[in-house]
Amino acid sequence: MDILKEIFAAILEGNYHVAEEKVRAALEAGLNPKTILDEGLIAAMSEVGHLFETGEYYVPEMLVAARAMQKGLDILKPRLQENEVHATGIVAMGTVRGDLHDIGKNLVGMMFEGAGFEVRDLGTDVPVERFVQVADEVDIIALSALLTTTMSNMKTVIDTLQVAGKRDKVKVLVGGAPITESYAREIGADGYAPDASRAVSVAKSLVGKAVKPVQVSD
Ligand code: B1M
Repeated sequence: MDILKEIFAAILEGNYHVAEEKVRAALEAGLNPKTILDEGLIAAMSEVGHLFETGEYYVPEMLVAARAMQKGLDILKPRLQENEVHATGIVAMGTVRGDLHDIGKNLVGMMFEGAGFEVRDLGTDVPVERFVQVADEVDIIALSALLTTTMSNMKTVIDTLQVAGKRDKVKVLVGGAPITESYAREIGADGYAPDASRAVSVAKSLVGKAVKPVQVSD
């Protein structure tokens, strides 16, 4: 089987041992790291996203696939940096102040990496000021909230960006179980996604590399 197809299949199956082994083998065989990234890792994660959207994959399948992709990406990263492969965009992401839930955030982050974004993970319980601090360095600020008591901190981030004169410099994407599209619109976010797969399509739209429309429109 073609080695790229083997990488693709290993990620779909969530088999990270095989994913690692095949990415190494592809590099040793002299394949271009960007080809391995695009036609192996990113193509597989895009298929995982599709399978999730059509109800064939659930969160556990998506998590193991994302882990396999991440392991392959770890091997590829130094070679991508040597070859100066540019990221799709830079995303700073974190769970908002007061919120310690990070499973969904991590999954969204892995899907972003799978789609070629550079991800700066700010962690959980992130102070508003930290998001404002990184606004000049990234394309997207991605906010996750799992609690109805913390979701209002997304608005605080957006308002504080506005006061700091940085609102126009960065796109804000929001998500998490209690968040809805209308809430995202109400607080002035640029995009909303209900799950990790759609977060990738929306993020691509926000950096102008999309095929699908953003979820929050005017
Ligand atoms: Co908490 N918890 N929890 N919890 N917890 C919930 C969220 C809750 C719904 C449970 C319940 O009561 N049924 C409830 C919230 C109720 C509410 O606000 N209305 C709740 C509560 C109350 C609490 C505590 C307050 C409990 C207590 O101490 N009394 C406490 C709060 C701590 C804090 O944050 N300050 C607490 C603590 C915890 C644990 C630490 C024990 C643990 C978190 C561990 C961790 O994350 N490392 C935990 C867990 C595991 C859950 C549940 C069971 C599972 C959450 C999860 O990981 N889901 C949850 C109940 C539930 O959801 N069934 C619950 C899987 C994950 C893949 O989904 O995070 O939704 P999710 O992410 C999805 C989408 O939402 C979306 O994509 C992801 C993948 O598709 N998404 C984005 C997420 N972020 C996105 C960002 C985007 C786009 C999409 O763009 C930027």
